[in-house]
Amino acid sequence: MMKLWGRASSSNVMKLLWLCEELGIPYERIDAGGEYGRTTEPFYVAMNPNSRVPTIEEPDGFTLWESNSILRYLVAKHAPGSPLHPAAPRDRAEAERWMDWQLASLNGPMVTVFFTYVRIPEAKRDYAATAQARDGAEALWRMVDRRLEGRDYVAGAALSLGDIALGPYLHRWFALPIDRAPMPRLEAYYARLLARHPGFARHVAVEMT
Ligand SMILES: N[C@@H](CCC(=O)N[C@@H](CS)C(=O)NCC(=O)O)C(=O)O
Repeated sequence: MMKLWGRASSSNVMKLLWLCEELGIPYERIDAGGEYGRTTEPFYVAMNPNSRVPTIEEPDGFTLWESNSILRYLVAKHAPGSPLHPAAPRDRAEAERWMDWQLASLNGPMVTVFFTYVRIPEAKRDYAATAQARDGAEALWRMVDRRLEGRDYVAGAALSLGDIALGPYLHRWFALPIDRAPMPRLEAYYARLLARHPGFARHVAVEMT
């Protein structure tokens, strides 16, 4: 069975847990990262020189790190041609664009806001930087809100890896104690993921730690 290394509280591990549930992929999850450590130990660095979670380890010894690359690999292996990662070039690009955007654009401001309210002790919080990051994140979520006009999911009518990549930050956006401008399509999208996707509700829309 595939081993999935990484603590369940990590947004990047959550993506994989959600996908595994969508596709019924069996796995054994082993805690690593954060309070569990392990990521700088030689055996882990040999699998993942980036010393981050998640990492997957297949029974034949194949290993892979970078969560969005793992998402692509798992669909290619278990459900090739699935709407999660469509075969048609333009459909695939629509889904992948949001995966890249999550890493390149949304990640920075969302990590700042999340760490301020969840991981950094109150005395050490930089609320000015956080307010700026919140503003930046809100402008980015507005893009998604507009994108969802006439669409149930970011790539179109079906769930794709684009939605799975955005999912953990979408939950955090609504769960963090911050001001949020009304965005009716984004709110409906969050409710839709909760209602239609048990893997999102079980692994992603959980208490933030
Ligand atoms: N781009 C990487 C980022 C990986 C990453 O930064 N993971 C965080 C958790 S979300 C981590 O390993 N933090 C250190 C730790 O947990 O010890 C990916 O998507 O896999």
